[in-house]
Amino acid sequence: MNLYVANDSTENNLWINQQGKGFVEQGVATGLMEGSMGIALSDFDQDLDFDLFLTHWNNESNTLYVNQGNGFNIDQTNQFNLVTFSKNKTGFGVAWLDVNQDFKDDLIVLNGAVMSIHKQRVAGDILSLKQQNQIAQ
Ligand SMILES: [Ca+2]
Ligand SMILES: [Ca+2]
Ligand SMILES: [Ca+2]
Repeated sequence: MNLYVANDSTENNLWINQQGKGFVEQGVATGLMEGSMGIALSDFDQDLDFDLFLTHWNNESNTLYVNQGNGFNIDQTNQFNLVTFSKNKTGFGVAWLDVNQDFKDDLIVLNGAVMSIHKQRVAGDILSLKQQNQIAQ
């Protein structure tokens, strides 16, 4: 079993198991070269390898890394129309789940601001950090 660790604002780590004799960090070597808050793993494209979805800050796109099956992953966020989906949100929790039961995993992203949102604050909301959660199918 390998480990993938989210490090928020610094590069995430992919720790590759060395047959039970320790781990070697291979994040950048496998194309996974950014930090994130949330991580979700799924074979969403059903080609028998795991792909990654990472959540990020407001004004950054979340990222979909598609496993190429050769030990390398490519950012295909744009190809799957997921750039604008997340651009004005801060994503934290994320999960792949077949919400509509069509046998294809859908993305669920839980969002929330880290700094008070002016519009909510002036409306008297004492918890002015609310952002809409999202589902992509
Ligand atoms: Ca896959
Ligand atoms: Ca693949
Ligand atoms: Ca589905």
